[in-house]
Amino acid sequence: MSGSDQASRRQVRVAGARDKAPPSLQALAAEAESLKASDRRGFLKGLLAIGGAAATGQAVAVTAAGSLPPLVPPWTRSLGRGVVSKPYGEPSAYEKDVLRRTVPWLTAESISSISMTPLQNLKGLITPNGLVFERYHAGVPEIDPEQHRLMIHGLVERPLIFTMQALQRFPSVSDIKFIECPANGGMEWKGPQMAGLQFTHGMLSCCEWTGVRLSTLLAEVGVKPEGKWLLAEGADGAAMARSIPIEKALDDTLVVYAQNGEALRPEQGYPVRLLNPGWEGNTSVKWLRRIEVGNQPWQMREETSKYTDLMADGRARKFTFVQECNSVITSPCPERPWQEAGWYEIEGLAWSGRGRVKAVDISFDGGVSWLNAALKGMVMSKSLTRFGYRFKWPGGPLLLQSRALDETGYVQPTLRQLREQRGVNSIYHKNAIHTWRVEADGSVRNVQML
Ligand SMILES: Nc1nc2c(c(=O)[nH]1)N[C@H]1C(S)=C(S)[C@@H](COP(=O)(O)O)O[C@H]1N2
Ligand SMILES: [Mo]
Repeated sequence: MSGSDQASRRQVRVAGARDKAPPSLQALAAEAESLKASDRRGFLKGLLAIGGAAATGQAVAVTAAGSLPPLVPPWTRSLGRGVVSKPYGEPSAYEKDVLRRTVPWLTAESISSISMTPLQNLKGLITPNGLVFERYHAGVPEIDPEQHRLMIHGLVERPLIFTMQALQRFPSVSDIKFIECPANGGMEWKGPQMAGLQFTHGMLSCCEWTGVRLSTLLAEVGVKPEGKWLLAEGADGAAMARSIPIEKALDDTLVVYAQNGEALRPEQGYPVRLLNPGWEGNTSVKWLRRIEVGNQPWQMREETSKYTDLMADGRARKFTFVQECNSVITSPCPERPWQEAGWYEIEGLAWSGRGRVKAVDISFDGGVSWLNAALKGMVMSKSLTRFGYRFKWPGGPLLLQSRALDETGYVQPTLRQLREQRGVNSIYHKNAIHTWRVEADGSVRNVQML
């Protein structure tokens, strides 16, 4: 970073900021000057250049608005809203564009459709409950928890029916896990089609889920030795059902009733859903009402017709449960372009259905050369992981890519590698390295590279 200091200093001078800036800015500038060649230095100077521009070029607008330093804004000179004026809180009115969005042409009906999470707006790892992508096959049922039960039967010693209160008497566990619909990115097998990150990768969320281990409930009913598969069925109009091997059920499957500290949202399966960490979202059956223990898979519609992968030779793969390692750059992205040349932090998300993300590489030249990104914050198994890379954009076009590696040694494939294995007739499980083209003006386009 030290080589950039010269350039930053020039930038500040060109902007003419330091001479005309108010005293507080000059003090900041002196402070920045005293931070000898530290990493923060370049960033601070970048900020000064922006502040300086505002204090000079845009001075008229600042005075007219009457709210920017050094003036005291109107809301500091008056009183605000009192407590419980909104008993259930909501985001600032200025965040009104941070919304789930759908692609209207994707499905004929909104009751069997999908909305996407605005990944471009999110920070950290947790998806706020109101922004978790929604996917359902027959709309959201309104379920009274008093009227809802979970039945576990089949090849068990003691078939049982659990009330929602009974479920909450078992020891609870809370785990941060991602859920990804395997159709995420599925519109792009043949070419780039979607305009932004929300639509290329937004069938993805990460919450802290709270519930009971399925293994705890299975111990309660006593699975017979012949019991090798489970059928999990939802109470929605689709009665959506999936077969789950007993090994997964005994490993880390949860029966969850809460997300991010509060009861599940109706969209997410209120009052209770299954959660199969790291597996295709479709197996995390919502509005869970029945688990049957059997000795083989049931071959349901969602595992024979849908959620299978049509290969190049015309045959279809079935039961491809795991969401393989994947990653995407979330800033910049088409919805979050860059402005002028200078310092930015490239950020993104990586995840693997097999465990922890081990490393993420960044490429600026479409995969010719790679640099190590930093993993930021918590790195947890089958959770989203955030990565960052501090970068001084010189201006000019880039082909930005990220490539994730998980703890099992699996490396996110190129699109060419994925197509060689899978052809282009699939919908699901497209986890290829993604490319954003940064244009000379800082705008970002969704492109594809093989
Ligand atoms: N009962 C039921 N469970 C369901 C579905 C459904 O339509 N009905 N959709 C599945 C699909 S395809 C996905 S990707 C996930 C999405 O979970 P979310 O809506 O909480 O994001 O739920 C799954 N569970
Ligand atoms: Mo899905």
